[in-house]
Amino acid sequence: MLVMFCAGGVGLRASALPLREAARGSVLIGCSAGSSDIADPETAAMIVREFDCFTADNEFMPKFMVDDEGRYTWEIPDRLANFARDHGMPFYGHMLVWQHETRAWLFEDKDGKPLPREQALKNLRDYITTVVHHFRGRVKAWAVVNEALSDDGDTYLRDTPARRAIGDDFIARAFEYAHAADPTVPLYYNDYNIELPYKRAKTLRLLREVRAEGLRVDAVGIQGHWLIGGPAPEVISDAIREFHEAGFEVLITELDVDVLPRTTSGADLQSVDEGPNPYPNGLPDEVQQQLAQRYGEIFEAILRPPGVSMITFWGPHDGRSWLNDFPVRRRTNYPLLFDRELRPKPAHAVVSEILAKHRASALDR
Ligand code: 9MR
Repeated sequence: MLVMFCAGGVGLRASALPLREAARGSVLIGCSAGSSDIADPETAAMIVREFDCFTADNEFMPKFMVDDEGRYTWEIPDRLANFARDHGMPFYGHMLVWQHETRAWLFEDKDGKPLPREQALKNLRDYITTVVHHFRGRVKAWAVVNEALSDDGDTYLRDTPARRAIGDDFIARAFEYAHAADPTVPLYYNDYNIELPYKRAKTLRLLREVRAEGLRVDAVGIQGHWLIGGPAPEVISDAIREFHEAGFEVLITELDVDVLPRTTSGADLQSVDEGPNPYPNGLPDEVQQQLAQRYGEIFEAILRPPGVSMITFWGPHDGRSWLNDFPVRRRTNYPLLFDRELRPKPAHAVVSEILAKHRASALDR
């Protein structure tokens, strides 16, 4: 189903170009969404009008690709990949290996104990090979491994079922199998808080260890689940610069800005918080303006150094944001550029203008 739209769509202020038009190829600008979003004509039209790349937020993970008996179910993942293809939008494969939204049998026996290494390696290779083969030609790049690094100070890797069954080299083996399945597709590592120096260093170690085995890893995905109050713009720019100078393309893969009070940063789904729900009936203007200003400084920070090829917002609009339930359940959050009625918020015009300015300066170089 092709979605038609006009540039001056409903709700757009005449001054603010759709994000994809403002960027026009200087950097891919996308959003994540699910099958329910692309099935809704208004949401689909907004996605196609505003964005020129696409990521499945949930339904491209093992839990949605294969069942508990190892049978593959392609209907919904195909629908998402074909939506992107039919609208000429590069589609990012999110993702192959993560400790959430997966199938236990990949790495554990029926008692939840780690499988023998060889069996777990076979399951990992069979899964990655089957999925990468099925989507060959429809995926712009694969997030091979997501969130393998520990948040705890000096601890390197997170304790996960894949690591318990295979060992620390499950990461390298996943990149090896993805490349063997499709040598043409770019591969990246994806994680949150890796702009922060302590986790940035771990990420560089991981990326270099994979490359040291002669394996392909093209890029790093900085998720970008950020707050009104941080991280500082220079932390973002420094991280992009350091990854770029180390020889890795940089993707901002899951950008949103939490406007609600919280005590934790990042995206560790196990960290649940308590906190107030201060704006159940709408965002006050002064917070709306803070959000616009914060997105402005974030986009200036992202685009200041070379190296970023894609920026994806984590969700099409506020009503579909995971932050309505994380880290505190059942709150009303406002982290994106479009409100629950798909109208652009003040932050949209700020980002559109910065994208247009960045494109113009890129053309002048
Ligand atoms: O936004 C996603 C939410 O709808 C899912 O319930 C959750 C668990 O699958 O994952 C959310 O997205 C995560 C992404 O896939 C990886 N980085 C962290 C994101 C937030 O948890």
